[in-house]
Amino acid sequence: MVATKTKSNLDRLRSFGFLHPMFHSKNIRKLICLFVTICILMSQSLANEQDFMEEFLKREYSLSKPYRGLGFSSSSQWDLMGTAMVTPDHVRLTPDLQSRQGAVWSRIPFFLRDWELKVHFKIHGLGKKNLNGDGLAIWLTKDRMQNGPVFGNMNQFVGLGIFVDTYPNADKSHDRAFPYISVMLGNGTLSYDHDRDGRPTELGGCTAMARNAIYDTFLLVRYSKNRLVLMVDVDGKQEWKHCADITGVRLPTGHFFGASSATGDLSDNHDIISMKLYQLTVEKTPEEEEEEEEVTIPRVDNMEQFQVDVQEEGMSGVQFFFTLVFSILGLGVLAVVGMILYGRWKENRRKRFY
Ligand SMILES: *[C@@H]1O[C@H](CO)[C@@H](O)[C@H](O)[C@H]1NC(C)=O
Ligand SMILES: [Ca+2]
Repeated sequence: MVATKTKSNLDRLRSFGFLHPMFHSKNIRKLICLFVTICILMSQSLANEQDFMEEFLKREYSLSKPYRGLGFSSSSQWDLMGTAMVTPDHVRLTPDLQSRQGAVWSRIPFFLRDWELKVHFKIHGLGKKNLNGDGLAIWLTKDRMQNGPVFGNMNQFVGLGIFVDTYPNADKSHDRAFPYISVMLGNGTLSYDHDRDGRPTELGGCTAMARNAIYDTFLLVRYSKNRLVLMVDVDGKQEWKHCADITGVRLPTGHFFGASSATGDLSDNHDIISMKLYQLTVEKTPEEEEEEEEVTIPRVDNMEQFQVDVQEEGMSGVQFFFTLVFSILGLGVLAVVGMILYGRWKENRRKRFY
């Protein structure tokens, strides 16, 4: 039914083409060219709007199947630590057993400025809800291969930590549901407070039902133009949900990616299936380039966060004001010129009458 309809439409179009000079093959080619050009221009402007022109997977910073030689081959870009072990399907940081610590660390220091990290992970175990622990962490830090109390990594770390905390240590007031994912920037003196689930140092976060999930669970970290965005996909909808969005984040370069996990009295399997690092191609204004000063200690322009927003709005307000003023001035000049011309024309007419 549909097929015949389109066919008759096509026939009509073809006969119309014979009748109408606009639809001669040359013109059609021109029209197609025009259409394609418009499409390209439109898609380009759309891409510009999104700011991120392209994404490139960087294999040297990525961990994905097959994990050939991971941890023992000298050509591998990753090291294993503690209880971490590789299976064909995942890198298991800890098994579902008490008091284990495991980690996987990139060997190559990281120097890209605009990037996106997609982590495919799986946390599962036999423990009942809130009788499991402790979670896992994703790192981009100055030091690597350290043992410690922060999900199996050292405390007073320097760099970025993202925690998938599956056990509520703090007062159990149930004001937030766990697993809870949070972001922290360590500067070497700040301490992650495990007993309070890191709340004093938390820059942002969200609840994500990522344990014993029947769907694949992902988190995404995007860092670009001093902005750190954290998103999660844990309910099988294949869409990213916003988790945290922090502006004014200054990360040093030369740090290392890693993932670590620890179990205590309570446990879970903590698996990393992949960590994929994409380089983002971002257009920047010279001011934005200038904004990106090199830092050696990570920090957040915390207090200025709101001021930055206000300033941006203020700028557009100022622009609007000037546009208005110049429009009025322009209209005024036009009016004056018009009046002069009108006066001359009137005078000429008067002269002609005499
Ligand atoms: C780290 O941050 C804290 C809190 O902002 C600050 O008090 C401390 O001086 C910082 N340490 C370094 C080494 O910058
Ligand atoms: Ca906790």
